[in-house]
Amino acid sequence: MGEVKKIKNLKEFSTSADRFEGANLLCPGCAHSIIVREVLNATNDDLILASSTGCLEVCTAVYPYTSWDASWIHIGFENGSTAVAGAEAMYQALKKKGRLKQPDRSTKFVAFGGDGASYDIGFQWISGCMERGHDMMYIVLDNEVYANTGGQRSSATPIGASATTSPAGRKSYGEKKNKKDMVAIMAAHNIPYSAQVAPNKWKDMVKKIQHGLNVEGPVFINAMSPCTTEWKFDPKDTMMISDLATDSLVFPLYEIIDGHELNITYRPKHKVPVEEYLAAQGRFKHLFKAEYKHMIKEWQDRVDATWESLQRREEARV
Ligand SMILES: Cc1ncc(C[n+]2csc(CCOP(=O)(O)OP(=O)(O)O)c2C)c(N)n1
Ligand code: SF4
Ligand SMILES: [Mg+2]
Repeated sequence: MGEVKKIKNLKEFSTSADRFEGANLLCPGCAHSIIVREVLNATNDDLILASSTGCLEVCTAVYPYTSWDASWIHIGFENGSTAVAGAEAMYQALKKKGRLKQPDRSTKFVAFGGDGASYDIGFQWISGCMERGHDMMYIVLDNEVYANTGGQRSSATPIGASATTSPAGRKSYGEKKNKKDMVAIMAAHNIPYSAQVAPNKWKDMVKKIQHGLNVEGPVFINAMSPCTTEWKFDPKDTMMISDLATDSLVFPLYEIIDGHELNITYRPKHKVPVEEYLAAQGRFKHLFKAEYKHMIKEWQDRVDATWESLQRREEARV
């Protein structure tokens, strides 16, 4: 990561002016609101924001109320990316024509979308934004499920998780496919910056957001967002689950610069077995039955292999 602005300490960070209010209808313990606050508090720039349909949008903009104290657009499920890209294109055109007053602060363009909106339904729209080179940031709130419509699986749902359209039972261990590697796909657009972040590692998140907002061109961020309702854990445990995810390396934290230069940004001092991450969530509880127990070892092997591959890519910088 290059030069970043000074990071506020925790007290400054948690008391700085809100552009996203605590008054919203998200479930207690929902990580979406934690991530949005961390992102918005990372910058003093003017922001043009968009959200795709999903829990974040539905729970923060119930007419006539809003939780957003910033310019915020909602269009549809699939096109939060292009809404913000259109605003960015207009901004650049007006600037070129000299029709914008010189602002005191720079203006940045940020779109939020769930994994359903991003990995699946808005996929081609995001790809277009990345490929056209808009000066914008796209952030996935990745809770690995279509939470707002009742917990259907998406292509971000990990293997073995029980979701309403891939339920675990006597004949099935739940989701059959591995999670799509969205960061790799977006990095393959050769964009200047892509990264994975998690709400428990807030300093890492702030650095990445600040860096991403400072580079010119498209930026893609995948944010792990534990969902108390669909992952089935107690609302007080959101940060504990996040810690298990990052410390077991189920959710490794890294960045990719210019599509190829990979840096790992967090190495746990004490690696936690993947089993502990799985055991803490109801969506995986069937994996501990005799007939599916082999899945736990397979999970660990897969996580180890991904970690080795990330380390090799960091060393090789290819
Ligand atoms: C084109 C279209 N298809 C489906 C829907 C219904 N819909 C609204 S929110 C949602 C689920 C959102 O899932 P995700 O993007 O993962 O966000 P989350 O709610 O999990 O944060 C769906 C299927 C819609 N609004 N528009
Ligand atoms: S269902 Fe999940 S993502 Fe939606 S508001 Fe509740 S905790 Fe958040
Ligand atoms: Mg989701």
